[in-house]
Amino acid sequence: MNKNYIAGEWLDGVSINRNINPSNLDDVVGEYARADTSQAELAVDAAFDAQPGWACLSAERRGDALDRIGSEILARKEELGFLLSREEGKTLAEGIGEVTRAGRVFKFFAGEALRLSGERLANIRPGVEAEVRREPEGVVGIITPWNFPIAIPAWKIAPALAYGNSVVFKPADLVPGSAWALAEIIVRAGQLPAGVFNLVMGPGSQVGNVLAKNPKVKALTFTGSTQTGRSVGMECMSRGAKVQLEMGGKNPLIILNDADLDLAVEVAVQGAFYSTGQRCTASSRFIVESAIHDRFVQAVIERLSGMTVDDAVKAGTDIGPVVSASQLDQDCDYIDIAKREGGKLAFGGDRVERATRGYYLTPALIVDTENHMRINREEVFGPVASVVRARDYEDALRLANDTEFGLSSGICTTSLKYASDFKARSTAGMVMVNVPTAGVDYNAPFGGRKASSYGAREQGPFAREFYTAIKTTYTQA
Ligand code: UN1
Repeated sequence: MNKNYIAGEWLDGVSINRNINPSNLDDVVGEYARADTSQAELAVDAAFDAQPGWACLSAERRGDALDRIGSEILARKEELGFLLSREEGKTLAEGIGEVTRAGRVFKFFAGEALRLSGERLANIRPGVEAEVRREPEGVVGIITPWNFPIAIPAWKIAPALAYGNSVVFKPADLVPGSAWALAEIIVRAGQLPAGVFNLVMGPGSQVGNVLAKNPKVKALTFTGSTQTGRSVGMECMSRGAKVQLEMGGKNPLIILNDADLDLAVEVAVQGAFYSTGQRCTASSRFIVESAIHDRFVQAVIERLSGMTVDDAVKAGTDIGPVVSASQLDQDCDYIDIAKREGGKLAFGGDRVERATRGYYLTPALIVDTENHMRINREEVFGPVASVVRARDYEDALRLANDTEFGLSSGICTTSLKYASDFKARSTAGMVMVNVPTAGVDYNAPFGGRKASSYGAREQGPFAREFYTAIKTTYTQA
């Protein structure tokens, strides 16, 4: 059994989590320890005690640790990518791609550790020097979702450590395998002092709860559902902790009449259905201008009919299984809801059987929907996209922004005028022109607006806003 890493030791849990392959329910990926509240408290105490020492080491030393971690992840990307695809269900190419991204993230923050700087301000009072310093926050709690089992942990853990914080990391219960492998690399390749990094696998109701409530956790970063994010956020705010929340999306992709049709289909299919549509950045609403509507729908259907839904690690698979039975039920429920609301299932949405027992669902395209329908208001988190007709660009823009969410949005157009206008007037945190709404670069700020996100941006140099505290000093010599 793979154990938790707490206070510099590998510890048994209080129960065992069997990690099941969603492509093959007879395949147990491994057995992982589940911690309880008291073990989570132990990890927080260890992180609290270790953090000042870690912050005192040189930035170069911290950067070197991250660099070694990044190198090992990259060197083992095939093996780790296989593990990821086996436990989460995205295709092998996507699994390896995600591992590569995780390795690159560690390399990026290895450099960023050395680039942290402050500022000396112009003086107001003669003889008094004002300076802005950035310091670590202290203990950072990290709660991650199942859909990016290594990249999201990487883009939270790497900046936390780079800037001198200690970490208590709680991965999603569904995907302990990648998290454990990552933790093992961090601990061994990073050669971190005991307590600086802690892996605490276990349920949100116990481990997550401790991270939200324990006063020693100074900052908490969460990616997951809107509902859980909000309750975690309220706990943190009530005790004055810093919090960063990345939650749901209902991301629109506008297709204008002047779009390059082949490119638009590719952007739409990649954004909506790759990674089985299980991305908070997935395009779930295609907002299509009237004159191109029928051609676009037809071309998407043709593209989808040529795609293979099968075992994630099998050569030739384009779309892997849905992650779990309950997620599959949710996807199918939303397809039914859309049909009852008046939408028409134009393609897919079938539970299918393959050589192994798994949660297979063909990609679903629902047409003739209206933006007020539940299918266009609520996040499905599966290979399900709907089409809304727009009269013209202004109508499309209005529909795109008419959502409680605001993570990512996209437009396919060859018009500079509409592209520029959309970049300015979209109410999403990330706006894509002729590229999919999902799939982002690790050196750019990541995050949304409205109900999608709360707090500072993740990734790139902007990550320092969350992982450092600002101190202003005034000195009279
Ligand atoms: C991506 O689309 O490349 O949970 C990243 C998610 C996001 C990450 C998406 N936080 O889907």
